[in-house]
Amino acid sequence: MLDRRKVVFGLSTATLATATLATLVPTSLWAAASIKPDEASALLVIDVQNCFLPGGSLAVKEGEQVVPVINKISKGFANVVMTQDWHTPGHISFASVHSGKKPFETVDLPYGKQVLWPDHCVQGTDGASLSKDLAIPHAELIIRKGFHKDVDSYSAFLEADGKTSTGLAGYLKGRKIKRVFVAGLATDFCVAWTALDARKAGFETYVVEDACRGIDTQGSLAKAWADMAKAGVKRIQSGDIAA
Ligand code: VGL
Ligand code: ZN
Repeated sequence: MLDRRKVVFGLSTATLATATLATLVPTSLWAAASIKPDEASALLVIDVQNCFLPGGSLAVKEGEQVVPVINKISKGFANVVMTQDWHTPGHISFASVHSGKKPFETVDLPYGKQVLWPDHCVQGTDGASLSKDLAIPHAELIIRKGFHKDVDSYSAFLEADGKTSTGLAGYLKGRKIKRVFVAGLATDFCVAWTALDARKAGFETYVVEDACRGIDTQGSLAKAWADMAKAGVKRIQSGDIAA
């Protein structure tokens, strides 16, 4: 027979211990491994390509640091999709094709404001290759984007005209994916635009902050996090994900 008083006592002790721990343990530790990717979850590894890594033409500060973090969390995912920025030579997003313009300046294009970049991720070049240090042999799909010469595509879902689909939402829905976890480069461009479009397409969306690095030009990083928070994107750390 259970002694009712003992059960009640035991419970309240546990509750007290929980409350005490919650005040003493930093949130990052307390929340450790609380999210377990399931069959309906996919990891989206965005643009971990040589051009965005040290020595690349559009190197993202500390970009290489995302690689071991992404390799580690990828082990917990049955479904992994990677993306590759994949521009034509002379792509409209390159400053070099706009006379008098320099990288990181902007131009107005028919689909909106476009930040101009150094030439990067040209189709078939070494700079466009995925990092050789990625170790995710179980990734199931590599989606290329930005291959229309006159339209950029930060997002893995929709090109910058806001309407041309890459097919990724259809693919994920066809595979019964409900949740996406976004990691890679760069936080404030391709990661953020992908996460925002994932929300618009109806996916529960997480961005794994320490598995991303940003470019941060003209306040872009703070704006990206604000836009993502407003859209209901959940900001987590790699340690929050169960391996
Ligand atoms: C990216 C700028 C230009 C990115 C791609 O991967 O975030 N940023 N093209
Ligand atoms: Zn690009």
